[in-house]
This record gives sequence, C-alpha cells and structure tokens, in this order.
Amino acid sequence: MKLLVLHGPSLDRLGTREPEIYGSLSLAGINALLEETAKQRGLELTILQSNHEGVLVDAILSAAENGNRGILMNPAAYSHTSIALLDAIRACGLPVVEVHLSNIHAREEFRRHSYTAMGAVGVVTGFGPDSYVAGLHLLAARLQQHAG
Ligand code: CA2
Repeated sequence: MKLLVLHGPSLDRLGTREPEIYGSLSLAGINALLEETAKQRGLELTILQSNHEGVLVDAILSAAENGNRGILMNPAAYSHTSIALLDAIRACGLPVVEVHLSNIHAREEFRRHSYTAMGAVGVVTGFGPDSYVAGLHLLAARLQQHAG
C-alpha cells in the first residue's frame, strides 16, 4: 500500500533550534523512523518536504493519481493559515492524518486553530516524532479496516 508523507515549511531545519519545543531529531531521523514503521507494516512511502504552499497543494491533488491511498502530513505553519491546503485535502479523495511534533493546543492562541485539520480524518499532536509514527499506524489501520 502506497502512502504519501508531506512535511511543511521549515521542517527541513528540525534539530537546529528550539529543541525544547520540537526535539533534537532531524527530519532525516524522523523519515528513518517512518521508513522503519512502513517496513514493519508493508507500506511504501513517498516523502516530500516543501516550504512552498503551491508545491504542497500540487502534491496533495496528485496523490491519488500517483497511486497513494492516504496522506500523512505535518502542514507546519500552513496548518494555521492555509485554506488552499484545506481545499486540496477536501478535494483529493484520500484520508489525511495530520500530525504535529508539539501540542499546538498548549501553545500560542494562533496555533490552536488548524484549517487543515478541518479536512483531516484525525490529528496527532504533542508527541514529538512519535506523533508521526502513531499517525502512520493510525492511517494504515484505517485503510486496512476500510479495505476489509
Ligand atoms: O509542532 C509542529 O509539528 C508544528 O507543525 C511545527 C511548525 C509550527 O509552525 C506549528 O505551529 C507546529 C514549525 C515547524 C518549523 O520548526 C522548526 C524547528 C526547528 C528549527 C527550524 C524550524
């Protein structure tokens, strides 16, 4: 089963600052954890990081035609601003699980609302890299249940 993993803006800089909020693992480290989980579950991942909203919109909208069955996504700051990403999520026809390293509800007011989460099947927030691993398990389980 093919799944798309999307990382939003600045997540390519993980591990370089604010470790008290985001931890010290790099994005490559998170991707390695995801690949390990995918191997255990027999999943095939395509992983993309972009700092550009339009690139993320294009990736979401072409995910199904590229053979993906679902999307695991940390939209980063675009979560709090992007109706374009919400519309793409709603249009793509695939289940999207949103993840965040930090607990967005325990931070500044402007981070407590996520537009993108309004189109997601669920959100895992606040567990560091484990948010991604749990999100991947939950997305795969949902797809396997719906297939059966
Ligand atoms: O907690 C999360 O995963 C966030 O999606 C991370 C975003 C933030 O805007 C969201 O409110 C919550 C920030 C991603 C950028 O993080 C960096 C961390 C270290 C160094 C540079 C960027």
